[in-house]
Amino acid sequence: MKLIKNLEKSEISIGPFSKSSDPSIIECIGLAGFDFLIIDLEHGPNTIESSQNLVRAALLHEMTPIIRVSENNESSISKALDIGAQGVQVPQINNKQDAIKVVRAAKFSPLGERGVCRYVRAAGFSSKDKNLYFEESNQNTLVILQIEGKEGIENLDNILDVNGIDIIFIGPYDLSQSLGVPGQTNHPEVINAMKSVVNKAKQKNIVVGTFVETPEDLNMWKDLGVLYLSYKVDVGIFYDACKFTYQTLKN
Ligand code: 3PY
Ligand code: MG
Repeated sequence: MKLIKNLEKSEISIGPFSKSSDPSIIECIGLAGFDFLIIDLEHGPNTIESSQNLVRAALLHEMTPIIRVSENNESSISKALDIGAQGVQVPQINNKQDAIKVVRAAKFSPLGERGVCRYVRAAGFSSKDKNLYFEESNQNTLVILQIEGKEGIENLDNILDVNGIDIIFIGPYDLSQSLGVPGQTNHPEVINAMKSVVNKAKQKNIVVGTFVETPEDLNMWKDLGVLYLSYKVDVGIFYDACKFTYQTLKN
């Protein structure tokens, strides 16, 4: 799995969020070389049903499919993993209990209590050996927690002590709102809070990720050791390309 391989080598990975429901668009993103894709079920029109073909399209070009679920609940997490997502990203983690809940829902026993069903895509619709399915799923499923509020930042030390977290992802937009400067993702208070998360997570050897919208911001976080870099959203990248093309042709 490309994302895990990159993380093992401490190499950065770059991928957009996806709010498109079209597998062809996902294939283009993979063909362009992106490392991972975050299929967004928190914002935008996608459903678990539309996401299954998006997962397939991502895997065709070795792009790691992650699903951002709409909320921290067992059923959303197990459905995302059942359709074959190789990681779940869960918004609004505010305390240790929230983090424990995610790990429990994302991992089979003995690491957690993920609901068991073998008749799903992740288990090859029952074609996969049972024991191998449990073992490989536990090994290869990434648990990604979003810290994006004051409360999550205050409780970060306790959150980071929970076993089974692979990546702490900072959501700059929700964080800026929680800090009273909505949308100002480059406000010094937001940047300082983000840097404190980066430092604490790195001290505990937990990979950090965040969302960026410019190459400059990507480089800034990369230089601070952030390895999971989500760059824009597929529809936004497509809009940029359309605008650039039209303006080039018109002028
Ligand atoms: C946020 O910024 O709040 C996110 O969730 C990612 O863009
Ligand atoms: Mg958010």
